[in-house]
Amino acid sequence: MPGLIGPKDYSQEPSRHPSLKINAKEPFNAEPPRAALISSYVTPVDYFYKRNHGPIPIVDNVERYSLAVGGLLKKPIQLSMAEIRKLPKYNVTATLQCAGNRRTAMSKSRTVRGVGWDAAAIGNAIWGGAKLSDVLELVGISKHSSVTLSGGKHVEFISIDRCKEENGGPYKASIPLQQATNPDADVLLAYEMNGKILNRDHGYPLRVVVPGVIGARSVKWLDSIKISEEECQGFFMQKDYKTFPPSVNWDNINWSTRRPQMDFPVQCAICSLEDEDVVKQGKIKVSGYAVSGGGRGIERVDISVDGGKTWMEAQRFQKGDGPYSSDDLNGDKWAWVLFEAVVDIPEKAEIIAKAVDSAANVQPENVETIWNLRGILNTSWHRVQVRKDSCVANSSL
Ligand SMILES: Nc1nc2c(c(=O)[nH]1)N[C@H]1C(S)=C(S)[C@@H](COP(=O)(O)O)O[C@H]1N2
Ligand SMILES: [Mo]
Repeated sequence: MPGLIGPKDYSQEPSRHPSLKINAKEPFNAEPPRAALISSYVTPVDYFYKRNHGPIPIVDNVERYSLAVGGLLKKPIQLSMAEIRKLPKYNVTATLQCAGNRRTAMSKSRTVRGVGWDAAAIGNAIWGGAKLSDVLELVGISKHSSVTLSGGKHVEFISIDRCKEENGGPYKASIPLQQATNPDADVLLAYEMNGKILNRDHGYPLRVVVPGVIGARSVKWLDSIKISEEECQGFFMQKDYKTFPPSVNWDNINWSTRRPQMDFPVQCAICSLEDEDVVKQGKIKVSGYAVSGGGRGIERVDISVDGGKTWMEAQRFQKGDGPYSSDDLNGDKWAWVLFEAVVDIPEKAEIIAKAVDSAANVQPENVETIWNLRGILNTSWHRVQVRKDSCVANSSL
């Protein structure tokens, strides 16, 4: 609600599942063990990564909460939760991924700045809520508009939480009006996650979900929406979450030369194995997730056990029992696929996974070529080094 302000300190944080790996305590940033991601297509809320920039807001009286919609509008409005719930409700299965997913691996190539993440800063949830395009219609902005009568071209989301990057101001981001008013872009104001009321960590009572786009634009604890001529000038849009070439360092960086990152590129990771694992004799199962941004589905996942000399194709799954095929009309276009391949491995193996999306984009082979000083979007081939247990035959000695 205009005026609701998040707490200043971390004394009232919610409780969290003990199996989460904490990458930073205050603000709270944590991810599940990789293996937790492949036990179900829809990630349980407890195991869903948590990425914050400040203390978690407390909205204890939802009756008093309201969302302000204003900016370049003749008639700004306020919407209560009851009014938002009265709009048609949609359930959208969408994978949310932090742009910093796999940053730790990028920092091993060269130092980067930012919270370290392994490969589980990602999760797939069923988000329930109203479409942003329906909310914008309430203030007279029609579907499929790229500019309003008063010159609005962007939709800015402003939150309740306070963060130090904004000098104590709210977290914010924006998306183009065209995407916001396109019902098929499925941008939601979500009040449910996996069929339950959104919890505090994930944005209670209301958050934005922008499918196919880096997590940073899916603003949690939404306070207000502003229609504006310019894209959001906040820190996270202008001074962060941009992708720079490997030649740019902290001395020569010029933030204004790059656009804010929106869609995420094709990504995959092996989750059934960790580096240094000792695997048993015989065939082993290699499984993980693969996803691409912008609604581009996953066309293929390739697996190699010999450092990339030869490849085999993994099977893909979404919901339902059978393997997923790219022309599956019931497929969830904003969601990951889980993949699985059964392989024979040599004594010492580097197992590699790489995914190809529906536009035939493929993950880059090496992290060095995509290194950037903020360590975002590490989508290089995912590799794990494992060793075969050679002692099995002798184990009774
Ligand atoms: N208000 C607010 N919204 C936010 C953030 C935040 O710190 N404050 N973090 C963003 C980032 S960087 C990501 S990756 C996602 C994480 O969402 P989750 O914690 O629900 O997984 O929320 C985004 N929305
Ligand atoms: Mo993020």
